[in-house]
Amino acid sequence: STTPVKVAVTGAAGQIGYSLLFRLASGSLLGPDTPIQLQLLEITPALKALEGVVMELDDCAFPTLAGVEIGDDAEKIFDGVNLALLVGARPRGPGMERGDLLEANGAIFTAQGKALNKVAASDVRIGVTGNPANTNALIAMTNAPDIPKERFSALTRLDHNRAISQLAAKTGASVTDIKKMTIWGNHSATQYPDIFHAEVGGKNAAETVNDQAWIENDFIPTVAKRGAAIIEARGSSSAASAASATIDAAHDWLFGTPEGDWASMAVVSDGSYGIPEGLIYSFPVTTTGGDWSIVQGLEIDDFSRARMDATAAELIEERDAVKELGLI
Ligand code: NAX
Repeated sequence: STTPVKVAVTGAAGQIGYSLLFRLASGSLLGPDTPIQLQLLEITPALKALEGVVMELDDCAFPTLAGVEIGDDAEKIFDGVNLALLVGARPRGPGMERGDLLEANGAIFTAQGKALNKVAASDVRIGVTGNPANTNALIAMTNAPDIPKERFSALTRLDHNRAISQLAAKTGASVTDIKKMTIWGNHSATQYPDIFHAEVGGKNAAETVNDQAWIENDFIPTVAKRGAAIIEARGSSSAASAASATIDAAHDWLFGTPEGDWASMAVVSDGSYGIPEGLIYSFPVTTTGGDWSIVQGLEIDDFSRARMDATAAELIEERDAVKELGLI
């Protein structure tokens, strides 16, 4: 039998965790032939609830689930992990300013970055879902100096999937006909979902849609504000779709993007497309053998340039704020 792949999930007793753990345990990420060992991190008061979730995992009798370890000590839970999905984060509470939010999350992601640096497996990949995801990833990355920077990414795959779904609905195509979607920038309302390089059934998506007003006034805001629309409708934030996107992102990272397509991942900028080096910014990427590379050579018109720069400006502000707080 194969050695289990060790996958850490933080915030495992939360909403996203309740969907993510069952997908991971049932083989959605690694397939039916690779056993998975789940390493689940929570804060102390949530451990009892997490025990209940583990009872349910047991009760599924998943053939691929090799074992589960839970705890509140990052150095124990991250020991030897090959993949760390950092989902747990501090939500914005009533009366909390943005600085308070960055500080509270800074404490979490500095500690987790240091713990990963110390005990994770040498092949570790780290995906950050917890918000503010890009900046949390930047904090963890900066606090893990021995882990290559390329091993960190923040989740914009949910935005990417939302954009595919909206474009499919608009064009009447199936989601599988849509390729080369791109989310640029921050996982926030400033993100730029770009269909100028996307394809529908092999044809340019923007030309197929041929409706600039729809792109500007409908498509972009619908994708960028989808999280708020879900909260409005459901009474709580996206959970199952966020878990599904977390799996899609990790799957493509580990096993490669399909030929003729790419994915959106927020990764450390190397200066491509004029995005300041070192920012965790969402780019179109192809992946192979567990490594990503930014798709090069896309033509960027003025419309796209302005939006790519606006979301970069927000990330620069967030970076400067956490620098000021001494977190990076
Ligand atoms: P929940 O509040 O349901 O769960 C978060 C869990 O994290 C809680 O159980 C909490 O105890 C735990 N936690 C807090 N601090 C921790 C720490 N230091 N170590 C370990 N666990 C810790 O939130 P949920 O709905 O599951 O969302 C989790 C995060 O995902 C939030 O930050 C949310 O904003 C973010 N999201 C990100 C998305 C993305 O596309 N990047 C979309 C969905 C979601 O909004």
